[in-house]
Amino acid sequence: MSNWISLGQSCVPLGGLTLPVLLPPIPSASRKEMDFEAITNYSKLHAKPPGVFLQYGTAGFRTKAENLDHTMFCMGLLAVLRSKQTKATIGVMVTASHNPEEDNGVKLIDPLGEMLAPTWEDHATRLVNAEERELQHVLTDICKKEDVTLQQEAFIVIGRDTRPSSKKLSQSVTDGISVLGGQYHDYGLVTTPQLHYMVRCRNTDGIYGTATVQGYYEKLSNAFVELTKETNHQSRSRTALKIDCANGIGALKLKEMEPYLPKYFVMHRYNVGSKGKLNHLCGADFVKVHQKFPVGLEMKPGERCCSFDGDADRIVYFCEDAAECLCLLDGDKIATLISTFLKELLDKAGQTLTLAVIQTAYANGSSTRYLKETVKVPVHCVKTGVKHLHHKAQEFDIGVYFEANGHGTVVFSKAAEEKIRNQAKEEKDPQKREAAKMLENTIDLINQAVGDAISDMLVVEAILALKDFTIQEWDALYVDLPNRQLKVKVADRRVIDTTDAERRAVTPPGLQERIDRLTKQFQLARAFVRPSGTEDVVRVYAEANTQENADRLAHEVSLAVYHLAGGVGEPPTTEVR
Ligand code: G16
Repeated sequence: MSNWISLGQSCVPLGGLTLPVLLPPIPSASRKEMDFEAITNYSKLHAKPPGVFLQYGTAGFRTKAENLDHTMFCMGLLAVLRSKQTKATIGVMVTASHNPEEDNGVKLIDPLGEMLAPTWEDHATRLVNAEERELQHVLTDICKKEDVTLQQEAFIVIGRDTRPSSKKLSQSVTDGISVLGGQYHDYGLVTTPQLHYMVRCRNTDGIYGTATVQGYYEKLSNAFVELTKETNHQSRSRTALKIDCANGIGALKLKEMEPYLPKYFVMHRYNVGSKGKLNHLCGADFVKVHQKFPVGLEMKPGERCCSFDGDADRIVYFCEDAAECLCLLDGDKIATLISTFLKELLDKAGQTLTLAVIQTAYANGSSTRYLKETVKVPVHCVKTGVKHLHHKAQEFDIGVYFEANGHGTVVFSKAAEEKIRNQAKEEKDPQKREAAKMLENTIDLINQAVGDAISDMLVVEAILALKDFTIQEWDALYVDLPNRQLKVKVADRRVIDTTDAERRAVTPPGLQERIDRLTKQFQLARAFVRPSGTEDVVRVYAEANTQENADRLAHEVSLAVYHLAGGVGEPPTTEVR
């Protein structure tokens, strides 16, 4: 690893925790072996809450912030071991993304900015749930199983969202890092995708970009300017974009980025955190799940709007239609726009690269049909969680992956990227060269490490400008099937096990048969249930030919979950909104 940064203000041996009087400073030179006495002593300061079991879920650990101090400390320890094993910088992001403000969470970021490898997720779960007396054994066992060389240096980058609890929790992470002799750089307040970007930059010797927020803004804004330079700046798709920032970190980062963007890119930010709670009645998850406008955003029919979530890794677009109803352009519509654009450019450039779209069970049936039958791209369905989509997307030269909730990006294989960059330089045919250059700029505009609301927004805005598309024209590409998402509280959501990319429930017995019977009663209907990996609920999804039918089916399926999977509290009511 050649990109160690020097120890500066933000890279100190101990992460700002007020040191207890009785404990000696954390030893900084414990690289050869683990200092179990120090680990035990510091672990006591970050005591495990009794009776709490946590699982590394869809995107790391998530629960009430008050129960996470110990988890953060353990993730600091684990990040050091992962860094030593991979000989690379590892990221630790403190965020609970779309969850309510009182929750928090943490996830580790692997060397190329991707989600943590599944075997390490298991280590994380084991470590966090180990009692103090078991810590030594679990840490030693992980080192043995993963062949961790303790002499190896470890370097970690940390970031956090704007939740009131995030700062203190990130200090618990730094304590874990320091007690194992790791070094770190704390980026402070960043979006989750910005931290993923930093990790990738650092582990590619800066080839991917410069590992600073300025480097991020410059890379994206330069690519955006290049990609849109031939467009008509007065065009109807160039009206101001209204952005609901979910009262989260996106508000701060968009403000920082504004000076880097061209003057013709006009954005108005709403729900910037000055009043209102994070993700409360606003943000991408609220708009998508409730199919409602966010509060705090003034809009007129036809205006182009979008919502970020709390850590700016998801985005959905929307506008108000002539009947003053919400017209939602979710992750499926974004995937359709991007894959159509890429396919057209590949055709123009004469490139024969494989292109596929990856979705989950939540993808609207209409989007899948449109992609297969009209865009004519292969579509694959995988389990929820960007880690699953990302992994599948890497099987193709170009993999476009989006969850319907607005979380997604595009990944290009190394070979595809090289081909495109070479063609942009060497192609003799001017039209093909132009198409290759546009593909090259698109590559630079996309955050390939992970779904990124800011980057995705710029990609969408560039495509709309290039096609001179209004949001209504984009929306008209296909009509979504009416759908509904609900949550059901059960005593233990692990009683639900699924198969076939979560489209069928294997347990509890009888549940899938009940869902099948219910689905048959409606036209164009589909429904599934799955345990959430970020909230303590079971999620229910239903779609059908009308909104009324989708709502009825979702409600009936919720009741089936409640009765067959150990529902707690009152049974779900028919009030779905
Ligand atoms: C995270 C994951 C997404 C997933 C979402 C909901 O998003 O990164 O891939 O779709 O959780 O997951 P679940 O239905 O299992 O709760 P975010 O934006 O909260 O990080």
